Amino acid sequence: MTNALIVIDVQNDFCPGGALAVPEADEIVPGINALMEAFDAVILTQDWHPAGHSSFASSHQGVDPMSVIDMPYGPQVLWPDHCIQLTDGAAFHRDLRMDGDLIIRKGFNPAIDSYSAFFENDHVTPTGLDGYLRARQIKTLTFVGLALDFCVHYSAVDAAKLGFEVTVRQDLCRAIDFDGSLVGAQSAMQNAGVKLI
Ligand code: VGL
Ligand code: ZN
Repeated sequence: MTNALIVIDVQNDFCPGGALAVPEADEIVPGINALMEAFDAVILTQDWHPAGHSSFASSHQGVDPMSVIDMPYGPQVLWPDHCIQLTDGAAFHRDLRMDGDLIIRKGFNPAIDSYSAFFENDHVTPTGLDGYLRARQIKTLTFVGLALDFCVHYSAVDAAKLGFEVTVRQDLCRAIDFDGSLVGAQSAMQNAGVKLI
């Protein structure tokens, strides 16, 4: 059985000092690097927004970061500006091993956010990752990275729905944990059949 490690969004803006810093995010980098050895394939994802992206609070009138608005595709948290294409904030953590097989960028459509590595937040527009994994006959996925309660969560749930055998290594993830998002994410992943370890 062919397995892949999927490393979600280990980028400067999600690390301490970044625009959308996740507490202790940098602590997971050495463990992720070491874990890469154990997999047939290593795939990195990169949150990759154009300036003025619709998921940024700054793109809307009179709303604060971390408030929620209704978008045509459903509710959307409005974030501080982060991971803008070609900026240092969008770059991978400097210590992250970069010898993986594929980098999948997401969130580049100005009108739709993309938490999941598989689909944009409309839950129908594919990123291409599913096709790539099937073409390589990869059936088993392990997720690590940032943030556990957003991009790791939605990626793992989509992967399980697509029929992959999915594990999330929570010790190699860190969460934003805002407004109950972490416990909500853990129960959603469990209900989807994701193995949480
Ligand atoms: C993420 C919020 C906005 C993540 C990305 O990687 O979890 N969260 N963009
Ligand atoms: Zn983002």
